[in-house]
Amino acid sequence: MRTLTAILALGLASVSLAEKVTTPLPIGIAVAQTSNTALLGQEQVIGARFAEKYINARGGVNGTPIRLVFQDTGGDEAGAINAFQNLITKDKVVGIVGPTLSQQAFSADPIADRAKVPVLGPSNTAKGIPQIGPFIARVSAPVSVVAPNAVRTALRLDPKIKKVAVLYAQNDAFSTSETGTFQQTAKDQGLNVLTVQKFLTTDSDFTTQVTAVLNADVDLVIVSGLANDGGNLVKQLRQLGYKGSIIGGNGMNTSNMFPVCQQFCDGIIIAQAYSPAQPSANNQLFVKEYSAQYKKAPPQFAAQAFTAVQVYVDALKVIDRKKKLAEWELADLRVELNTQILAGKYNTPLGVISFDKDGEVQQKDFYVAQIKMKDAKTGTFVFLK
Ligand code: 1QQ
Repeated sequence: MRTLTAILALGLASVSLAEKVTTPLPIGIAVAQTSNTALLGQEQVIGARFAEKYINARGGVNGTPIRLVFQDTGGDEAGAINAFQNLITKDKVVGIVGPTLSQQAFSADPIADRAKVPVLGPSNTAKGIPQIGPFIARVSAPVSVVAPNAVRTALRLDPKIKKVAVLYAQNDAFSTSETGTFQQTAKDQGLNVLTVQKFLTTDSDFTTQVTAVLNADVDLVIVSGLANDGGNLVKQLRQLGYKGSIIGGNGMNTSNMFPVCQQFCDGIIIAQAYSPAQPSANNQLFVKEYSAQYKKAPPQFAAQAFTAVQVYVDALKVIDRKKKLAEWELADLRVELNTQILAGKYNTPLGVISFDKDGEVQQKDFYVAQIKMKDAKTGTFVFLK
């Protein structure tokens, strides 16, 4: 009987033994550090690391430093789920930045949502991400807002464009979402979509698709894929003789694609949710320090990852002023943090942003850039007026 009482007491103790928040404050970063998706995730790692240093040099959260905990998601759903679970239960983070792909977010985000852990998507742009649940928000504007800008700019650069081919990766949630926007925009602009071609993100031979494009004799090709497959597709298009304009989507929005399509990357038009020229004082300081460290201007994925970390920190500062973070229980802080994220306004490198009730980012400024290759390896994104 005595042992039974002891066991019962122990059990009760462990149930009520609530966990406090640890310091430095752990924020989880679950992005792709391996696989082809690391072509995109690498810039997010850099942006997040830079945010940690930049923010801690300015006192962290009202004097308490932050600590980023990285869990590699790889490029698939299982990797993202595993990374999220580790961050939630083992690393006990206050919130998560990630994952890299919408395809991963649709599997991993529900796990955080059920555990009541806030998620800020740094690069998930497919339709429906913030609607996954109340704990899911994103700093990455959706394809419906970003992608049409590329089509409008392509038409401004070449008003004679009439005939279009659209290609997309059918096994990727972002690509299928983005192609929907591209196809609708093309119709809205009075263009003729003469062929729609599908491929897989794992494909490396695009002869079938390129042949269909050449047969359709179009003057604009719009590709929704990821950096490796998208880059190879563009390369093969050019090698087989396509001479017209090319729009690439957000999955091709990285200079890490340059080694894939090499000089054939030249001329690709890509819409941007970030520009280093964004004039706010916050962005200009970010650009100055980032450029000093990395010898190049911050790319979109780095700026968005930085922004996601900053949003956590700004929201934590507000909470800490009301009740010191060290006094919070972790589970309660996660819930309060989610509420505060959605309530706040943030002065970020993307400009002033906030969130709607679903967690969709509210952002004002968007841009379009064009890839300019200097040689087979080096090139830049030139922002268009
Ligand atoms: C998404 C994206 C990615 C291609 C960006 C890295 O926009 O999956 O939603």
